[in-house]
Amino acid sequence: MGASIAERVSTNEIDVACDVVVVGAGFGGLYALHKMREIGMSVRGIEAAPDVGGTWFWNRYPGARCDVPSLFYSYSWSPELRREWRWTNRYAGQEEILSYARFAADRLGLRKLIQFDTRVAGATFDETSKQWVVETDRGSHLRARFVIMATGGLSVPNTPDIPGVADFKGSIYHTARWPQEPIDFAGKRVGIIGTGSSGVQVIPMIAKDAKQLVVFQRTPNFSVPARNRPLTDADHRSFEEGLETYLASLEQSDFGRVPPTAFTADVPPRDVQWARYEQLWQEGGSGGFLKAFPNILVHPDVNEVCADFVRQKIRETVKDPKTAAALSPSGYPFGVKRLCVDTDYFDTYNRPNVELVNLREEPIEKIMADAVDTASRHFELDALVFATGFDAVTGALLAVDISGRNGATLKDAWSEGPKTYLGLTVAGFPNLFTITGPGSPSVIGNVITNCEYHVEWIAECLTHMRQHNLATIEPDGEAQIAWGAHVAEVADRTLFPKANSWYLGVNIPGKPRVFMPYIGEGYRTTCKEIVADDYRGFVFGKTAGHERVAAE
Ligand code: NA7
Repeated sequence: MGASIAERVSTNEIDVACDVVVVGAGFGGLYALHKMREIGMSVRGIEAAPDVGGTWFWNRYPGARCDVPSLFYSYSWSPELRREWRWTNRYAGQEEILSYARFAADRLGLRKLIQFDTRVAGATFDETSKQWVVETDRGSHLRARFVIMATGGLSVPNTPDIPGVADFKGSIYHTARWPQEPIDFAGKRVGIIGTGSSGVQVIPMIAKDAKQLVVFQRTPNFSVPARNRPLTDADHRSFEEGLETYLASLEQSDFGRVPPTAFTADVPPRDVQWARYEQLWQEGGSGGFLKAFPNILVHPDVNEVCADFVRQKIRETVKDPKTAAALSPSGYPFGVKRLCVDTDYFDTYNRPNVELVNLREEPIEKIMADAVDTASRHFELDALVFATGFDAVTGALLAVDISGRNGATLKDAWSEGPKTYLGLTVAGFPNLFTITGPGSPSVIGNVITNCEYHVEWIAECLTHMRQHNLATIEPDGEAQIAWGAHVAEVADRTLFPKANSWYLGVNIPGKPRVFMPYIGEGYRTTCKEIVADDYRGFVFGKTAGHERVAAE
């Protein structure tokens, strides 16, 4: 296989031919490049940004920080990288994470495999050759047997079409497309729209500099303190001591949000819960809260106590009762919209230069050259920040014009919501893989280790195909339907569908309401069992004659 389509440059239609094209050079794409090369594939990476890092390249707004502890938000597969890199903070900031991605790319010698500043515009499966033709926005074409879409779950910014936005003459920023040079907000009147994770992180930072900060909030969010701090030698030692257990736990997988015990666990007494939440509040971070009790994301009574607890913390922190009430989430469960993790977020509203505008009471009516008008007030502004999130999970996949068998497009195949097998493959789109695709844990838990597992699964699959002289792999339609039903059924047994979150796609007008991540336990175990059962649910095409045969 490696030799069959050697890297070469031809004169006319195809500029590059290789075994595998990897789209995206974030953590998933970088590891895919490394792993494909390791198993003897010729591989090319295409990346829209001028550098590696993916979402961590673009999301460089002040305060951008990961909510997974940095010692874990790292490649788990490489002892070398681990030895040579030392995280400085409990939760790493964007700059440090981007430096880590750059370090990994350099240390592994991956940059030479990547074409930067280039966006993949389309990918078409050629039935005759059983190869993909990938087209870039520079007009170049690549031919490859396999395409790995490592395009990220949070990479296509959502900018709502608010009337008059094009008329605004001041500076406009989006947290997910922040400029590379620092922005000076000193002396400026700044408006910000959005109070999700990005807003919650950037608001305290802008508030420190701006003359005035007006926060336009549609939905108040649950947020818990990060309590970020520098890591000590003792922290590093303790991580090393627990490393074997951690790596073994990854192998056994099972980082789903909802353990099987969730459905049978008792409702703990209110005071027991309250004490636990207080302890977690002091410790900081979101992970503990989401696992505080097995049924916290399943049982409304347990969940409501936690919601009450956070609301009380908001009331204790925010001095103005009206502002505290407007900041207090209600009407949807705790933790089922992505739980925010903050540094001084609620306290920021005690600053005299910060004002909260509750869009539920006074919606934005229009944006003008130098102001935002709500239903009842006029706010003159010099700068406007959109912290309005992403077209998550499917956005970047559907931004590429992908055509599979018989010219069928991915857009059509997913017109009623994404359909995949294991979040890795799509029926009718042979040899196309989606790293952290919809129907896999994707954006739930630790995205780096989620990416790693998909890359390793693909590497094993391609090795299997080479050993058995198989040309194509794609899921069987029935298996895909069954997997989609299982993903939905798991979600429906929880409180997750009870909030309007980007997990369901509802933040994007017209996007089908489908719960996209897989939140059950045992994802890796299931994937391994399917492989062990001769790739149950997959259909392979043999090399000779390219006829399609079911996996034996
Ligand atoms: P999120 O979590 O999607 O937050 C976006 C915010 O923008 C949220 O508060 C939205 O309110 C608000 N929004 C979106 N559109 C509008 C309009 N039209 N008017 C007013 N407000 C609006 O994105 P983030 O970037 O903060 O975080 C995304 C993920 O990145 C995060 O979960 C981490 O995993 C990292 P809404 O709640 O929809 O009412």
